[in-house]
Order: sequence, then structure tokens, then C-alpha cells
Amino acid sequence: MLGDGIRRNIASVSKEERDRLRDAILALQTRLFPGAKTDPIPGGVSYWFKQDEIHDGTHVHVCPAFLPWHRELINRFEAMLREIDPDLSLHYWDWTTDPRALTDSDGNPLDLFTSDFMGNAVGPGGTLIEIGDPWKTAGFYGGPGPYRDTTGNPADPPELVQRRVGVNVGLISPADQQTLLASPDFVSFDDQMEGSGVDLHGRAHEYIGGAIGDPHTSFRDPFVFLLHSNVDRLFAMWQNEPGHPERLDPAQLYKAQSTGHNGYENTKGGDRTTIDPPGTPNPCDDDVQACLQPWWGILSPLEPWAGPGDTAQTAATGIIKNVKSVRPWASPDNQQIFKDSRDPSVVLPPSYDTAPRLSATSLNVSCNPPSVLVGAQTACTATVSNLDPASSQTPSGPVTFSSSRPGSFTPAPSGNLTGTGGSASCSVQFAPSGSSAGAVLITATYNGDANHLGSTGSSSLNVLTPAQALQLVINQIGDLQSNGVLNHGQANSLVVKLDHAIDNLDASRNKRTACNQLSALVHEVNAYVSSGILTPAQADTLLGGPTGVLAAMAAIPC
Ligand SMILES: [Cu+2]
Repeated sequence: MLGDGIRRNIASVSKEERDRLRDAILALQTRLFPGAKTDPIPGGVSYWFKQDEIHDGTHVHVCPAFLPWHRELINRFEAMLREIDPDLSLHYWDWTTDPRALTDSDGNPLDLFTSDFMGNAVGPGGTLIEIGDPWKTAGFYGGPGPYRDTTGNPADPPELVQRRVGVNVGLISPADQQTLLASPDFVSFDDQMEGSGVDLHGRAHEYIGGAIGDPHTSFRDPFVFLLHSNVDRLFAMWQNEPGHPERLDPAQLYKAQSTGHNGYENTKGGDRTTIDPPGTPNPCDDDVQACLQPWWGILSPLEPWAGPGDTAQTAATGIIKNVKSVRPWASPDNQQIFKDSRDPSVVLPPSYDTAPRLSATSLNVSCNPPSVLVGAQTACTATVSNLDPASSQTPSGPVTFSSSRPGSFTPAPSGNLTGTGGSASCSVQFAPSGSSAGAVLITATYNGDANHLGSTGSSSLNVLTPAQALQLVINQIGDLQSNGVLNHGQANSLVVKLDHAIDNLDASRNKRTACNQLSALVHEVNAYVSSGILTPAQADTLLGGPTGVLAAMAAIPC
């Protein structure tokens, strides 16, 4: 497991591995990039302080390159961790779970915010608190100064790094995350994750609070890497969804796939060659210094790694002004690596421990007729529907039926779904046995397939004894009498026969009497139809149907 290259939920890895991850991050503060702090482009910056220098010097937020640029950043960070401890992976915090109240792989409570892992979470009464150890002693912030915000030198520490976990906003709900993952194309996904949509990424930053809640300072808190590994994991899950090869194709990934976005050029996630986003140009759009949100396009080089802005960026890539030169990708080291967001090393997702998203389904059961005599058959149908707006794949595979009281399913209690589009169904016949009169719950279970989650559903079937069925017929006759269709004598004549039949249904009595009474009743009803007293439809209600007299007769072995 350790050393297999897979990024996992931080709660699921061993204490030993969490300790090693912490130690590797601490070790980043002891390794320095080349040069002296006083060089024109400062050198001597620790691997750890480099992260804030990169993040704050580029501001890749609320623009098309947000997801790919942050993927590149955390991939590079993970590579640094592996320079120190080759077996490590950059694990993630699942932001639908409270990081102070997790369950570890042994079933014990786990709080990520302790002085031997991520430091403090929140101060008394929901106040800001220093992140503290293990970071403070290791020089991640504080000390005698001078401090970075005063000197502007990335080799100097920040004065203070704080948190306020769980105070500003609540946790992200699984439902919000499901909506994100159901996004039909990159533009929608990007809008849900960051920016103009529900901004789950921004909410997660706010949830942790303090330094991490401000894009200027968020990469001073080591927890940001667990958060951004989760951002990237969700992006990877969405890309890996079955049936969407375009999400793994550098030429297709960033384009809007639906027509709802008026073509991809008009969108945040579009494949852009110009600087200003569509609409009214904003003076901030092309300037890192003027604004926290310059418009980094998909064609923009990934800075600062691509090298100084005035050489790496061209008219063809679009030009963002005032990109800070960062060593070793600037002079005198000049270790530039030119890539943009379409590079396969950026488009292809890293390995995470979560499977691609499966589409949720719902299962509806209905039985026709919904009321049935014991021993008679009703057809029960299970319909499984794909609830995923982004997928029209038809659910497939078996559905299994069961009943809360005895009865028989034919041809079998399970069958295979058939259908087209987003839903499929399967039907079986159910015959409740003699002891099952009353409400019987018919339940169907679908276990899912390679692309769908399972679901269950049920429906209540009303199972009648012949006596109960005949009592319903008596009630109907009462209705016909009060409506003036039948007079008192006619109604009474029918009811007497039914009462007599009911009295003789019991096995200890003569069932032939019951059958004779019911046969006489059928003749009488038909005579009322011939003489125009009852309409054929009224007669059919009394005699026919699953709970009518004829069905009751069929259920009595005469
Ligand atoms: Cu972030």
C-alpha cells in the first residue's frame, strides 16, 4: 500500500504513514533552492516557502487554468515529498467529513488537527488560532523576523499562520459534491468547483479559515495540500467517468460539450487565445499585480515553471503582465519547462483510491392490479431509472423481488432489466398464498452495474380473502342503492346472496352453497343489465375485475 503511488483518503492510511508525510513536509523547510537571499531574483528559498512564492506570484484563480495549474502545482509538490521519502503519496482530505472527527482504518477516532500532525484547528469560542506545532518550531512562520510581508522576500518567513476550522461556513454536503460530479462538461465542472457556480473549492478554504481562507496566504498552511489533493481527486473522478473519453483527451477536455454554453469561446473554461475574458474587459484580467484573478487561459504557459513571463508568454498564448520571476525557473538557473494546460502530464489524472463516479439510480415498483385475491396473480414491475443528468446510459442487470408475506413469483423472483435510454424495467407475476391476506410489501432490489449504483424500491399490495372481496361488492351495491340506481328490493336481493355466500366460504361448510349463491347473483346482475337497470359498466364493476364476484368465485374451489 505504502509506495504504490496511490493518493488515499488521509484518514485511511496508517499512523506511520501520516507521520512520514508530516516529516517529509517538515523536511521541505530544510532544503533550499540555489542562490542567495540577496540575489536580484531571491535564491536560498526553502522548498516549503517556494510554495507560497509560486502561488502568490501567479494567482491562477477564477480562470480557465485553475484546475490544470493547481494539478501541476500539487504534482510537483508530491515529487518533492518523494525526493525525501520515495514511498509517499499526497493524500487528501475528503471535505464532506469533519477533519477533527474522522475514523481511522482501525475504527478509532481521528483528529487531523493535533500537534503531531496538522497543528491547531480553532481557538476558544471559535477564534483564530496559530497553527502551532509541528510547524512553528520547524520555522514555518514566526521567529525573530524580518517577515515576508514586510520585506517582500520569499526566503523570509510569514509572521503568523492561523486557522479557524468549522466556524465561517459548514462542511460541503455529499449532495453538492454529487452535483459537481454530474457536470456535463469542463465548463460546468469548473464553475461548480471554483468561481461563478457554487464554488466548493472556495467553501473548503473558508471552512478551514485563517491563512488558508485568503488566496494571498493560503499556501502558508500545509493543510492546503490535503485540500487541493481533494480538489484534484474530484477532477480526476469526473475525468475518469465511464463513457467520457473526451475528458481524457487534451484536445477535447476543456471544451464545453453541450450547446448550452453558446460555444466554448464564450465561457470561463473555454480554450482561449486572448487575454480578456468575454464581455467587458477588466483591467485586472491580464495583470497579476493589479488583481488576484488574472485570466489565465488554457493556452497560457504554466507559470512560473515555464520561465519569466516576458519570454514564455507570446501573443499566441496570451500575455499576463507582472508575472514574478521565480527561481530556479528564472535566471541564473533557468530550469524552464514549457507546458500549457493541454500537456498530457496535466490532462491525465494521477491515481486516487476512489473509483470513477457511478450514476445514481432509483427503483420504482408497481403491481397491477394493486389489489388481488389470495391465489390470484398480479404483475409486479420494477423500473430502474438513471438519475444522472450527465449520463443516458441504460441500467442493466438483474433485479430481485421479494415479498413480506408468503407467495410465489413466476417465472422466478428475479429477472433482467430491459429498456432503452435512461430507464429499464423487469416484470414478474406474484400470487399471494392463502395465509397472506392483508398488506403485502413487494420489494425489488437492483445491485447496479459497471456504470450505475444499485437501488431498491417497494410497493404495497392489498391482498384480499374472497370474503373481503365480496364485502367490497356489498359496499358497491350500497352505493348503487343510495344513488337511486337500484331500489331497496333489488339491492337487498343481491346482498342476501352475497351474505349467504360469505357464510359458506369456510372450509368446514358447503362451498357449493357459496358457489350456487354467487352463480345466482351473476344471473340476477345480468338480468338487471338486460332490463336497463344497470349499465354494462356498472355490472362489470360488480362482477368483473380482480376483486369482483367472478374473481372471488375463481378463488373458491367450488
Ligand atoms: Cu485552493
